[in-house]
This record gives sequence, C-alpha cells and structure tokens, in this order.
Amino acid sequence: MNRRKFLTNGSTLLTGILVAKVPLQVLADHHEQGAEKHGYEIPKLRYGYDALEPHIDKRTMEIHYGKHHQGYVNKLNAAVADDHTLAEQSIEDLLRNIDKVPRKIRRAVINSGGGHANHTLFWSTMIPDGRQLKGKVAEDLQSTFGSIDAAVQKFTDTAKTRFGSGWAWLVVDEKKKLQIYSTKNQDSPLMQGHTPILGLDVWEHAYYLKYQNRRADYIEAWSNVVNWTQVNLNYTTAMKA
Ligand code: MN3
Repeated sequence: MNRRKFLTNGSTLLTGILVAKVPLQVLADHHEQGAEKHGYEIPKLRYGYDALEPHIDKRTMEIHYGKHHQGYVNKLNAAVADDHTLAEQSIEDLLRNIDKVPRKIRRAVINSGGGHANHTLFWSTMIPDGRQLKGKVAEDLQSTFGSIDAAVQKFTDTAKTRFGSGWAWLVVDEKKKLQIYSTKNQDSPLMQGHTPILGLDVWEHAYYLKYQNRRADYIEAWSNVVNWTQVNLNYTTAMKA
C-alpha cells in the first residue's frame, strides 16, 4: 500500500461527511442507550457485506461479522452476566479498567471484550472506495514518522510481521503521541491506556477464504477501503479526551 493509493481514493465527498459525523462510541455502545438488559450488542454495519468487494469479499464479511464478531459479543455477555457493575460500562471503559475485572472472568473479557471492541473499530474504519488520508492525522503522522510514506510502511510491515493471530494498530498513547504496533490475539490497546484509532485484523479468518496464506495481498487490498475520514475523526476525538 502506498500514499498515492490513499490519495486517489477520496471520491464520494458527501458519504464521507455523513460517516464522519457518527462517533465510534455511538456505534459501539448501544447498551448505553437504555438497553442495558440486552448487554453488549454488535454494531450495525454501515455498508453491505458485498460493499467492500473485490478487496474484502462478501463471504468473508458474512462469516467475520455474523459469526466471529457476534460470537465475541455473546461470550462477553455470558462472562459479565453476573456482575451488573461490569456490564453497565462501555466496552472501552471495561477494557481500560481490565485490572478491576475479577480474575475468574478477566481472560474471557480480554478475549471476547477485546474481540468486540477491536472488530467494532475495524468495521467503522472501512468504507467502499476508501477515503483520503488528510487532515490533522496526516499532519501528525508526517511529523511523528518523518513522512506519510514512512508511517504507512511501518503500519504495513507491522501487520505483515505479526506472528500468528493479532492486530496491527495506529493508536494515541497516554502522552497523546501516535504509535504503531501490533498485539496478539484480541488484546486491545485500551488495556494499556492507549486509544486505537485504526486497526487491521490479521487473524487468518479475516482473509483466508480469498487470500489463503497471502497476508501481504490482503493488507494491500485493505488499503483501498480504509476510511481515513473516520480515522481522522477518531484521532481528533482521542486528542481532546
Ligand atoms: Mn477478526
């Protein structure tokens, strides 16, 4: 993936604006809007299963969203079912305060709660045709990593070299600095006080149906559908928090 690809994909301005005005938290935390008894809920996809074709295929989306993500939500709800004080927190707060989660369910919350938060961000930072990398996040990627190309290359390499299952991240750390790194399994950057603003799922379930062992091809394809408008919004929101 390269900068030119990002820059040439910002075409549908109106859609970008509409999407940009929906904060991630609103999508993630349906249970905060008076639906506590239902527990955590999978956010609605803002595009169809086939909308990211040919880069991300329909069948992968159906299984990834409908089976994997829903499975994380179901297991998370089962894990916190007996503790109202846990279940009433947003998924972000639950993971930020992971040390306060009782030991006997902590691993389940890390795996399933992390899975829920990570995939919620993942869906929200993809959009058909992608959006341009610009705005404050572009400026600060350049100043932090030397150039946009260097930042993109570091993210790509991080995703390629994550051994086994995990995620590549662009985060805002506790000092409000941008960082790029990967985590294993469903470990969320929220658990170390960082706010993820872009995440790439490199579990094999994210790409194996279409790309088999060719993770690099999947990463390249994904770069065509990154919603940098949403990432920039996530960034400015995290910097204000
Ligand atoms: Mn996944």
